[in-house]
Amino acid sequence: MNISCNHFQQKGFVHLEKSLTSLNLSRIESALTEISQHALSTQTDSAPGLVVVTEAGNAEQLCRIEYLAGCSPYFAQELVPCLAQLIEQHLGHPVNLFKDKCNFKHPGGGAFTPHQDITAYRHFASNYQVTAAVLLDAAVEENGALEIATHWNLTPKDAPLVETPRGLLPLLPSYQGGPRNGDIDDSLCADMRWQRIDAAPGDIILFDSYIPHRSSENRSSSTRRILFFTFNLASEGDFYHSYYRSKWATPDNPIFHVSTPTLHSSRQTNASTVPNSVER
Ligand SMILES: O=C(O)CCC(=O)C(=O)O
Repeated sequence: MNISCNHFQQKGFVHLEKSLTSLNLSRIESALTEISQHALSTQTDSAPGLVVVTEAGNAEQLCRIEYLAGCSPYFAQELVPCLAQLIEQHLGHPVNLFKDKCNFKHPGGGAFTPHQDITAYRHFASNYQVTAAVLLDAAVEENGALEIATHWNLTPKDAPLVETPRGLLPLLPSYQGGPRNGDIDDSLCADMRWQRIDAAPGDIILFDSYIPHRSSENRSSSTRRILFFTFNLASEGDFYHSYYRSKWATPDNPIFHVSTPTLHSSRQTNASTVPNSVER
């Protein structure tokens, strides 16, 4: 096993620089432009497509678009198989695409509070996912690069443990519902040690769905874009279409808004923010 595979197996994340990924960035950029230009104009209620989500505080400001592989043959037939192969090399198991998105963090765009992605994905019959974050713009401290928790003191004794290809991993206690839906309990975050991953266009960061992560708001004057392609274990099934059918049907369901700077139904109803152990 090479160094990057070892790093992923042990830590649950790895940063692969552009020289190792050989991505065709200009082709990716043109596919993204095509999606943005055409998908919205061809969309109808009976054949929904691109998912468009705006920022909580500003309905004019785009936060993310989703269903990229569903809208682009290039993403579906070329980029996704290439990312699946990269993940399979690191994980040692075949994977299927679970969901995908492009986060546009515009100047002043909101922070992502500390969370584990599994909190959002556990509503589907899948226990383990790996995301390939494909950098389209440089990500640094000023524009809200991804930060990963590398150490924390103690996982609470009653945190459920889930069997995964990387061994038993904990579901950390998080807030459920309310404006802080999905955020890891503050008392646990207080002693987390964070590693910021500064990255360049064309780099890929692989991280699994149990890695606590966060990012700060974009304090620069330009937009920071990252594509996120999330894969589940192929042995657990193929969820991409059922995931998006659920999302199209109930777009403001809080399960689709974990620790994001977007608006969802439980923000509006002011539900409880008492932290709970995550229920499965
Ligand atoms: O785009 C970012 O800065 C972070 C995204 C993130 O944490 C997520 O989508 O789970």
